[in-house]
Amino acid sequence: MSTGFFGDLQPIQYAGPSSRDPLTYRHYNKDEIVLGKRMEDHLRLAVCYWHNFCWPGSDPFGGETFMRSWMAAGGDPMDQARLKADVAFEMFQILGMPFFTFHDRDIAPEGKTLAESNANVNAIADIFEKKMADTGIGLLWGTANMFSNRRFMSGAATNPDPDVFAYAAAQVKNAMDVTQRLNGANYVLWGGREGYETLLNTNIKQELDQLGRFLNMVVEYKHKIGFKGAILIEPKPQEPSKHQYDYDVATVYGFLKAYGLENEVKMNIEQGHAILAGHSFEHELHMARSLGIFGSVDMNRNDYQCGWDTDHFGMNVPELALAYYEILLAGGFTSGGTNFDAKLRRQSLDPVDLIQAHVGSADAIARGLKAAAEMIEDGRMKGFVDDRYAGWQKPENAEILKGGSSLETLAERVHTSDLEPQPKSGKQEYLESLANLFV
Ligand code: XUL
Ligand code: CO
Repeated sequence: MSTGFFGDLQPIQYAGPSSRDPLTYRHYNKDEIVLGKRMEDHLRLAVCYWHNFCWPGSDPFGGETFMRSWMAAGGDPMDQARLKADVAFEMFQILGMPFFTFHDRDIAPEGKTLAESNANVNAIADIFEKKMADTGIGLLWGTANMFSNRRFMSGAATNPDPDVFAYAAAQVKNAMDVTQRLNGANYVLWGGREGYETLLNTNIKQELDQLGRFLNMVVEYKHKIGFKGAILIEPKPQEPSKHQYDYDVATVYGFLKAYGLENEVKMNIEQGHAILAGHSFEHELHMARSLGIFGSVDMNRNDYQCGWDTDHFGMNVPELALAYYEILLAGGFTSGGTNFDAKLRRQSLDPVDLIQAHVGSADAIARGLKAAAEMIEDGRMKGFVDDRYAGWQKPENAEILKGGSSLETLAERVHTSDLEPQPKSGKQEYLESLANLFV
């Protein structure tokens, strides 16, 4: 039986690029073949639980604006969680998207003890199991919320109190068990409070060692239970911490190397977090593919005038085209996908706004993917880059990088022929114009 929350809204249809109805898919055509693969399998779109069904529209200056019935004060929290699950699956089906994502605390209320909290999570997971079997909707990833409760105010794995570390381990164990049971394609760790507020009370070496050991235990447990998905870290430079240890892709790579995890953990890269770190989304994606740790993306967009993580829905096709170009160059998604880590503006009160936001953004993403595929098929953008480095393919130059050279041998090469390298154009405007041909 329908909850009635979405009124008589019917599943969103693909109507083609000529459609003038913003509540149709104009580009997101799940069966369309792009570079030999169905669009749905390229993008692996996922709807997140937290922004859609848990956030009430509050900001630091004001409270709830959405007044969702499953958040009403005084209601039974488990009844509310069950209603929320019903509404969530109605929304996934209206959108026709193949995946969802959640934190343990999004789906069920916290109990008096961890055992009670786990029982609540597991009871809602029972409901999910049935709904997933009925609808074919899958779990892109699960995660544990270890940043909202006050026990985590000084960190979870990086807390100075070993009891909090133990509590966090116990909570992650259950979240991984639930993710495994629901056949999750990945497990994500985003450490919002794994950082510091002031160096005056902080021992960074101690905290990094704790975080390194914690992540190793997560990987050990993954192998123990036979979880097939990837373990993903989601970098973010700050907010809520003043400084977060998982600052950006390059920083996390150094951390993974230091703790022997570079072959075990991949990146979940978020557009808004890249901007907070002073990078572009493409930079983070390119860095991850270069280091061999590209995994998945959290799709959103920050407001460039704000200094915080605004989690807008991504609607900018030229930006998305360059992002999916990087994703295609990375070989595309394997276990990962495109998770909408995006929320409505707090004035967008209507249930249909939730639908419109996802439809509009999915369509911009699909348009971006098609543009990126054309960039690949055209070949000139990548061809230019390949040519630019082609000198390194010559045996005598390839040898340099293999270690077969020294400052002395290279000095001899220069001096014997009075070598004077000739600069070549980097052709930035040509490449930018070329990229614009496809968007
Ligand atoms: C926070 C953020 C999280 C993670 C999951 O900025 O992006 O929602 O995606 O914990
Ligand atoms: Co995110």
